[in-house]
This record gives sequence, C-alpha cells and structure tokens, in this order.
Amino acid sequence: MTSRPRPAIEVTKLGHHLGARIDGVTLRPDLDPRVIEEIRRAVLTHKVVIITGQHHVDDAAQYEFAGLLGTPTKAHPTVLSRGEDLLPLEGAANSWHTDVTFVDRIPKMSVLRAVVQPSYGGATMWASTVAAYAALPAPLRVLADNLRAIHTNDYDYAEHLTVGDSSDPEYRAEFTKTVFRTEHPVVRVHPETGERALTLGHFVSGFAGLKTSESADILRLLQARVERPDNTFRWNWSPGDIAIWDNRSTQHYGVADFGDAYRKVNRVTLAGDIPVGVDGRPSVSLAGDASAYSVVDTPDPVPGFVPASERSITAPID
Ligand SMILES: O=C(O)CCC(=O)C(=O)O
Ligand SMILES: [Fe+2]
Repeated sequence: MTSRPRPAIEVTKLGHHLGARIDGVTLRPDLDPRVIEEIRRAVLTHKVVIITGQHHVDDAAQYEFAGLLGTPTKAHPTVLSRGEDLLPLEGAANSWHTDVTFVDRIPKMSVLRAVVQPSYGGATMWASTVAAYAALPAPLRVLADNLRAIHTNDYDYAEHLTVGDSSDPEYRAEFTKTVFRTEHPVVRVHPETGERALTLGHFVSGFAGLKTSESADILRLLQARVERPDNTFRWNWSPGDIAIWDNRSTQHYGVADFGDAYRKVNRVTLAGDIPVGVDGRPSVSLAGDASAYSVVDTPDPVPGFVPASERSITAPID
C-alpha cells in the first residue's frame, strides 16, 4: 500500500458547495512550491479560500503572493489611476458579479485583502455558479447551455451599486472610458476542473438574439438561482485575512451594511483563458482590445479533480 504524503497545509471546509479556511501558512515570496500547489488545488476545489493571520502582508507582498498562483493582470482594463498592479476599492461592491467579465480573457482568480474594515458589517459573500447550474432542472439547463450573453463595462451600474467608489461619478467615468463588449457562453466549461458554471452577473446587458425584455426576464431567472442563500458562503473579515476565489466558478458581493464607516479592499487579479461553452464555442470579443490588460493564460486540466460537493456537473475536457 502506498501512503500519501502528509498535506503541507491545513484546509477546513466551511460550506458544502464552496468556502474553506487555510490556517498555519505564512505567505512569503519563497513559499514552498508544494504549499503553493496545495493552495491552488484548494481554490479549485473550494472555490473561495480564506488564508488567515497574514498581518505582515502589504500591497507589495499581496501582489507578489498573487504572482505565485498565476500571472497578474493589470489592476483593471480601464481603472489605472490608482496604481497599475492592485485595484483599491473604497466602500463595497454591493452587487452580485464575477470580476471583469466584460473582456474576453476573464481573470481566473482574484486575491483580495481587506485593508480597512469597519467596526461592524462589511462581509463579502460568494456564490457557487457550478452548484447553481447543477441545481437547474433539465429544461432550464438545456436553455442555459444554448444561450450566449453580452457582457459590457458600460452597464447600468446605478441599478446595482449604491456605495463608495462604485457609485462615484468620477470612478464610473474612468471605468467606462474604453467600452468593452464580449459575447460569452452562459455555461462555460471550467478549463481546469471540467465543471460547468453559469457565467452571468451584473455586467450582462442581454442575451444574443433575444429582446431586451426577454433578456431581463431570463437573466432574473438564472441569476436568482446563483444568489440562493443555500448556494453562498459569507466571510466576516478579520485583520490579516486574505481571500482567494476562483473567478470561473463563483460570483461575489460586498455587503454594504456598515453605514458611513470607511472600508477599503485591495484586489489583484490573475490572467485567465477565453471561456468555452458546452458546445466547444469560445467567447467572442465585440468591442475593446484587452491585450494590454491581460495575457491569455490557458491552463491544463487537473487530473483526478474531486468536486467540493455532489452538486457539480463535469464535462469531459479535450
Ligand atoms: O466589496 C467587496 O467585498 C468585494 C469587492 C470586489 O468585488 C472585488 O474586489 O472584486
Ligand atoms: Fe469583484
């Protein structure tokens, strides 16, 4: 009998479909490659992981650590006035979304650090878009499999975001200074795990071939499936926490329940691939060139991937 090597990190599962905590790791530039690999695997499996106790991590160390998990993108496709590497956000992103879905090369992961926390409130929530898809009844799954959505940064943010930067006119102007529009499959096949995931969120402006009113109804229907509380994980930040999420299998939401208190988070995103639908069709860029923002990083499938929960449909990956 062969015995497995002892895990190098301690992962505690915190939610059935997503969410785990990693303790006992100190993030340093010379982190053991085995630890990095185990963190990467934990992110794929649990979709969002929180690494606690990283009080020593500043902006530079956050960026450096993110670089151990992949290739960092620029801070943002358009918002670069606050630095080219990290995207600081004041307030909260209080609307369900997947990061930067308006470009063709959606980031694979985001690494978030709470820099200033309010004395109460200000949690972040994540939802599993894999579990949401797998819970769809068969007719809705067939519908979703065949839909393509248009995502744009020129979306109706007033409909969604109400606090801090997100609702600040100057920030919005910079956010939309170049307009990006991309057509993505509504169901993408995760390039590493093979899991099928709904790809929606607040950047969706409609579905290819449908009328505006029809798009709104179908988006509401599918998006409601993602946001079901049973399908979410919520983290109340403590100093020194770092969150890493798989941006291909989740949406997230910053909870704006801290009144007028100041809250600041810093984000680094890692380059991802061009999504592919269940029919093998890739996403198509319709407006805007994202090549200055991010390289396209197409990873290999992970052999022997074991999903976090039974609510997961995997398609074979070629
Ligand atoms: O406000 C939050 O907790 C979430 C921030 C967010 O959406 C992001 O950094 O991508
Ligand atoms: Fe976000």
